Amino acid sequence: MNTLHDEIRTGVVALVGPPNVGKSTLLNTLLGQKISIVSPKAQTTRNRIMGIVNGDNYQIVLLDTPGIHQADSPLNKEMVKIALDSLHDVDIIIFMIDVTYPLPDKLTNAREVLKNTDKPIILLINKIDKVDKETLFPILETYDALFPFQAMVPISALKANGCDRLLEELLPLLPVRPRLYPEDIPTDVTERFIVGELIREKIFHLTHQEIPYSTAVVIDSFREEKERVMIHATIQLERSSQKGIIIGKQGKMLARIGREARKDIEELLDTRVVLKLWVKVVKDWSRNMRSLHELGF
Ligand SMILES: Nc1nc2c(ncn2[C@@H]2O[C@H](COP(=O)(O)OP(=O)(O)OP(=O)(O)O)[C@@H](O)[C@H]2O)c(=O)[nH]1
Ligand SMILES: [Mg+2]
Repeated sequence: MNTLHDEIRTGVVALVGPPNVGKSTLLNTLLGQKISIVSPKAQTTRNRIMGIVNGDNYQIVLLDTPGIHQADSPLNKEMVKIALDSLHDVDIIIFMIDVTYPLPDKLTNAREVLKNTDKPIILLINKIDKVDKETLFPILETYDALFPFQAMVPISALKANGCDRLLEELLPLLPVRPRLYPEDIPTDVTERFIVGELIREKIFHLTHQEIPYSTAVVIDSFREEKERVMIHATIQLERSSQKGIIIGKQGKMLARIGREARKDIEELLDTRVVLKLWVKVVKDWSRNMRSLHELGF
């Protein structure tokens, strides 16, 4: 067992790429704990979320980021800015793509993002569980010819396949120095933040079209009581017509969001949780800088 002062492979790694490729899934897999929400829809992650992955001889401070995309609305522009800003002050960049949507626009996008950095870049080709080996090989060759990646690693973040290879490539590139964080701190985000995200995740899973993108969650109160935590949260929407969808017939949708979120929150906090949800309309909040600031952007 080494101490905080021992010199080991330690560094900050940005995890960037297009939306929906599996960045947050990988963060959770490497951490062995769910701190970043995941959904089958693009643009799920809106913030930079740090996961601190500790091994006996290494510490990887991994930054999950929003997907980089052509952004038009103020919220989306903020998200892309958060992702691009995370490329500064890191030791290594991991650029992740989805093997089922490999070429060519994603790569043009990648080059655009990566051309201004002198940091080592590892290309992660994710979701290899969805294709056979014959598909993978030409993709590797194409990427190899197009960009001087430090390494290219095929993985399945979902099945934790290829993670050892990733560590083999990544660790020698990290500086040797003492750990940056104590070993018992898994993340820099608060439990309160993750609770809001878990509620948002259920909305991403249970609703469609523009609803997930018009939704923000605000935690109004978070109170630890004897043997339970009492949480009040508000689901913020952009238009009053969206209220009916989130609430559902006889309140069924809201009840389901609450039920599914509470299950995950109880697992996160390892205690009984009482979750009360409210719904409120803040007109066009995703297009309004003041509302975005209020949400912490
Ligand atoms: N089959 C398969 N699916 C995966 C894998 N990794 C992630 N997924 C799925 O891909 C979808 C997107 O995953 P996320 O982790 O939310 O992707 P992301 O890159 O963080 O997305 P944004 O936050 O929107 O940028 C989810 O449905 C995941 O379950 C994988 O290795 N294999
Ligand atoms: Mg994500």
